[in-house]
Amino acid sequence: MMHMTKTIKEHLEGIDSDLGSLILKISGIANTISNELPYRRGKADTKNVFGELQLVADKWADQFIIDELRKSRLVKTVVSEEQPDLVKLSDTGTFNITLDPLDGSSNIESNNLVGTIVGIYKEDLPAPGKHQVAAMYILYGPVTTLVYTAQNGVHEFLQTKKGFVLRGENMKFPEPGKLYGIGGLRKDWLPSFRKYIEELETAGYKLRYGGSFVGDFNQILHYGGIFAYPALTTKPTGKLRLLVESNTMSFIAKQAGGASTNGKSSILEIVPESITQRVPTCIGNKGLIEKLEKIL
Ligand code: P6P
Repeated sequence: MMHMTKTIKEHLEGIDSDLGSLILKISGIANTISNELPYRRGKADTKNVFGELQLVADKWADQFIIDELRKSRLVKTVVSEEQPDLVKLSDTGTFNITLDPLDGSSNIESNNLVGTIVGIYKEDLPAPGKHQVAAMYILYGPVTTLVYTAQNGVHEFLQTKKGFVLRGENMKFPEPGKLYGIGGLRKDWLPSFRKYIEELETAGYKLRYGGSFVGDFNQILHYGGIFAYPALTTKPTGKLRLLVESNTMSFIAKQAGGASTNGKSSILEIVPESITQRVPTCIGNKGLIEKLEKIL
């Protein structure tokens, strides 16, 4: 349902003013990033702390967003997927940020979905995901959308000539779900996990996998189901980063009536041992996650 012209600024008036100012400031990066993507292409000659080749767009977006956060004067530290260590921005900032500047950036070459993932904490990082005060993502697709929660439900906005306008409020995972999207090679899934997915297929769930967590999560938020980059026989901790990817999306999922698990328990409860920690990630409709935990 299209809500007529309620802007993100108006929507944020209902929450803590500093937090609302920060979310509004972060929403302001969307236009610049989507406008710059056609020009920031190709490989950089560096690797990130995970040993992954960085793209020109990764490094540019990382620096651009960190500069914008610094200008807000509201941010103390940032943990970014593209930075080897925690970055200190100020002594006086209220918030600590986890950031994946361009999640799924390998999709840029093929013009598939990419996005920016931001977790907002008051507590010093690293911290358990349940301690976030807000979480959001911006999705650069056929249109640019922004989804946020400040523990006030999950709300989606559409980028228009007049800025971000409310498109969906208090979003919940539709029941029953329709989709599943699973990373990693099927041959490397744990046998119990593979059996679970085969049961979903038998029940008529359709495969949708686009190669970016933010894009694949957004599909599940709209159509219901499950996304996972699970533990693999080859990678027992999976691929996704706990702080800058899984915790943020798990916080949003919970606010949308869903759940997440590392296979055993809620991702949001994990006490991080390092800022680069990876976590097996399964996220989506609560009933599907509960059933998965029983099987694994
Ligand atoms: P694969 C992107 O690099 C990412 O971290 C997530 O956004 C995405 O879900 C996953 O990796 C895709 O991994 O192995 O399918 O390329």
